[in-house]
Amino acid sequence: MTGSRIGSSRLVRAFVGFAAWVGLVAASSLATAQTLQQVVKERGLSQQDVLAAAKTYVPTGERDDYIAFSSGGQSGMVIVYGIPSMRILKYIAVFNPEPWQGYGFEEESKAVLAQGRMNGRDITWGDTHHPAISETNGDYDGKYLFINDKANPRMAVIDLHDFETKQIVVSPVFQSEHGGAFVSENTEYVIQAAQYAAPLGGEYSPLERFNEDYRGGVTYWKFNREKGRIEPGNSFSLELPPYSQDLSDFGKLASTGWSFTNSFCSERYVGGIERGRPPFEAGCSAKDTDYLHVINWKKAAQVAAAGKTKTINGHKVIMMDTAIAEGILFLIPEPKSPHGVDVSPDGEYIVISGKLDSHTYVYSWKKIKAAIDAKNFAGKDPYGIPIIDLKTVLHAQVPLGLGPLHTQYDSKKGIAYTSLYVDSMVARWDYINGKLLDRLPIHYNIGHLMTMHGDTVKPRGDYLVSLNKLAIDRFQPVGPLHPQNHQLIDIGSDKMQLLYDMPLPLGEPHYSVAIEAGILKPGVRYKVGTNTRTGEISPHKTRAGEERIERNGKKVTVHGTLIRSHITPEIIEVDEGDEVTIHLTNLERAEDQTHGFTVGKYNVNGSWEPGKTATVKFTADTPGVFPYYCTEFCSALHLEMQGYLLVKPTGYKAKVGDLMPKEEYTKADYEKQVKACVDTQAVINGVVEYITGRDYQAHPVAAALFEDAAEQLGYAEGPKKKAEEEAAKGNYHSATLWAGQWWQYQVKAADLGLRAKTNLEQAGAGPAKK
Ligand code: CUK
Ligand code: CUA
Repeated sequence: MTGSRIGSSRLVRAFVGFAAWVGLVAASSLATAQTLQQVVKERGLSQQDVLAAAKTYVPTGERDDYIAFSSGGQSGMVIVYGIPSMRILKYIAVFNPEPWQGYGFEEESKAVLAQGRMNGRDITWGDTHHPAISETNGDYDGKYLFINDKANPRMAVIDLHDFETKQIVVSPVFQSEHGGAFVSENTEYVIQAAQYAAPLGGEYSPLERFNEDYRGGVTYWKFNREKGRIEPGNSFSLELPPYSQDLSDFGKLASTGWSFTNSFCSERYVGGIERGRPPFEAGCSAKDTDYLHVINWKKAAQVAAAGKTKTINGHKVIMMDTAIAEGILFLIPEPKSPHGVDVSPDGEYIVISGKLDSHTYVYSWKKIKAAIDAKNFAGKDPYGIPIIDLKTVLHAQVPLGLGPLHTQYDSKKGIAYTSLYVDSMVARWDYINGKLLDRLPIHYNIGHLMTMHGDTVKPRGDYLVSLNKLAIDRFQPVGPLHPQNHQLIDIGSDKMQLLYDMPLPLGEPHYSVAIEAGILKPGVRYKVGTNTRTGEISPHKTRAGEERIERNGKKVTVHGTLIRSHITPEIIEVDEGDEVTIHLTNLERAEDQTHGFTVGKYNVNGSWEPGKTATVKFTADTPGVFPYYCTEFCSALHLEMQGYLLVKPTGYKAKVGDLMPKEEYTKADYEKQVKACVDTQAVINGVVEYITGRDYQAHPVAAALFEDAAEQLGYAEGPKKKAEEEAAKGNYHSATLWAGQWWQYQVKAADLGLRAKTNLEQAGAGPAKK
């Protein structure tokens, strides 16, 4: 099913609903409930407003058609939201510690952040700009997401199986970066271009040697799809002139095997206003054109594999002289201070806008290729790189408006959308025939824009999101720092319609990408014992009954488990100065049954999704009593999901005896508790009969809930036996407590079983197959 069909079927439903409402209003003027007309009147809504609401409203329990991944700018994160509802679904921590996800608190995730260390320093934030979804045959496959860090030149890999950051790689050659992440048609490579020129590899050189020693470049990170990781050893870079390389894009279909990176400040100007020199912004925008870099990456990969490279910081770099000699690098003039470079879905055209040129340029790939093949060059740049004559490759120059930046494509052939930063508008235009079609004001100062699958070989149309740089007066004021404003625009008909303003209160997003929701196949649980950051089974996986506390000198190692509603062990006693390592496994199989774990005052915290094993470590250097607890409201007895860390001061002498249970429960109490268990079991049996009497296996949600219920009930056996043993010995106090635990497991099983039963009832499940 295509996205547009999903979208239009939702619209049809919305309209049918709307028509039904209006019909109802007309039919029963005596209705006491508030009618749509009354609400519309009271709230002062226009017909246009009601239409926009109907187009964006996703009824409770229903889901969005598309999922957007937005960069989180200086938050270092990725923001995930649904379209058309614009409901935020997740923040993915990438370059920054994030307690809610345990990221940067658990040892396993600290190891990921540690990959991003630079010069021996922890870098605990990032400036994320451009997310890219992995592609197969030029379309999103929904398996991986890549995102760059502009401030600290790095690239991160997020696995869309669980929406977690798995890898961070540090650029071995650049000092800053901007033109990434963009992927090749089958995700062979992820591109990352330098931004501000500097000596490759990070050495010192005075600015007076800018032209000689300072360089730009572009890195092709090799992605191993099976492993789901970038392979730095198989990656390579291309040395480029110090032209402030900016955005990049890979060719596709017609232009497969090539990549494009534009630049600004090809003037190679160095400011220094405090030294009496005109500032960067004047010197870097003096010329009428900058340069588009055209790179044959397939051939470059062969050149790198053949070893015709210089090794800088252990990384292969194809130097400019080699690139020129091998015929893999060309330049084309492009409009002044360009920003976006966006290849059309068929790969035939490349659209580039100059921020300071009111024209957007459309380049013809056929013409570029012909010029390269015929060696039809207008000259060379100061480094000897052939320059292709702009006139010979330009397809069209279209005046769209002021401050054009980025371009995205429509499902309709030849239709594109370009952001107009200065005009605060979105332009819809025909890039093949060079015609402006429509312009829509947005609020305010649009940066990137995004259509559905808008940078693939198969854009879906339907919606466009305008990623605005300023919100100004759009929302209730919340202090001088305003939220961002993502505006949803309907592009399904001839006239663009603004549908919705979404305040985004996290960093300043740059680019976003949106994928059909159905392509994503995230998991709901891990195999028990999974180290989620490596995907491997942790050596510290702990099953029920295997919990233990071991001491080796000053090192105390805990292997524990989490399950509703207790942490095992419930008491951890150590000596002052001990190094404590706690490995925890969440034994749950039930969907959404995450547990947290924190030890107060020790900065210890984590998040355990079903099946996950993760580790927290600390030195118990402060003696005292430290309650620990689960931080997720996971069950009715969540508050009781607790324990104590006792840190005994050095030289402490015991003042009291062992922890002894008070003898206060009697035989009558025990029998009362057992009766409760027996009654509960009768309820469970009824539910089991209902479920197994139906074809529950045909209903995956009900089947999973039922499986979880059976598992919970299985845990009741142990406490039941203990209760009976204690009762047989006449220890009714202990027997009553164990019977209480037996009952806890029954209650959890009943809760899950009832949810399964409700699910089957709602689905109208038929009788079991004989
Ligand atoms: S950039 Cu910010 S609006 Cu980093 Cu793609 Cu254009
Ligand atoms: Cu587990 Cu609260």
